[in-house]
Amino acid sequence: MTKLINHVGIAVKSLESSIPFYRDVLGMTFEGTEEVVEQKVRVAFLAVGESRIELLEPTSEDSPVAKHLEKNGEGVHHLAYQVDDIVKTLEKLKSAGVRLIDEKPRHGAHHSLIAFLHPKATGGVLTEICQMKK
Ligand code: CMX
Repeated sequence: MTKLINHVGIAVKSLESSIPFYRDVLGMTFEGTEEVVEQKVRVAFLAVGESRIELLEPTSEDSPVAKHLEKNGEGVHHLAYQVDDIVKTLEKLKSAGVRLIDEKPRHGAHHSLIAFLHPKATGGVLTEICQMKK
């Protein structure tokens, strides 16, 4: 079902202040920034092999990332697993009784389809599943 860790989401106050550490100090490949309006975030992707670090900056005070920053400060926010068929995966998770935040896929960065599982159902780790554009 899960193919690879597509990305690790890290909540940051400012993309501009955070990107240089990952790009210039850790030497990751910077792939650009994008606004994900539906999720109220601006994101930056930095490649690590086949996976990525996704830096997340809130674009409004009611963004889930703004709430996370207020409560916990900057740091790891979520793990995203890539799947081939997000609709089938959601059906399987639902029938297994897993608490979902999104019952239907939403639009994520890079024209991906994404859905979140509730951290209370995943041992405290906010978990995203994503299907990449074919
Ligand atoms: N990791 C682990 N636990 C988390 C969490 C996170 N990132 N965010 C919240 N929680 C926990 C809280 O600590 C809280 O636990 P307790 O009840 O033990 O205190 C519980 O989940 C509920 O949190 P809350 O603050 O009461 O509720 P929120 O209104 O903040 O909602 C959540 C939490 C997870 C439902 C919400 O943040 C959400 O829907 N997230 C998914 C969407 C998202 O994060 N989008 C941004 C990324 C977009 C992208 O990648 O493109």
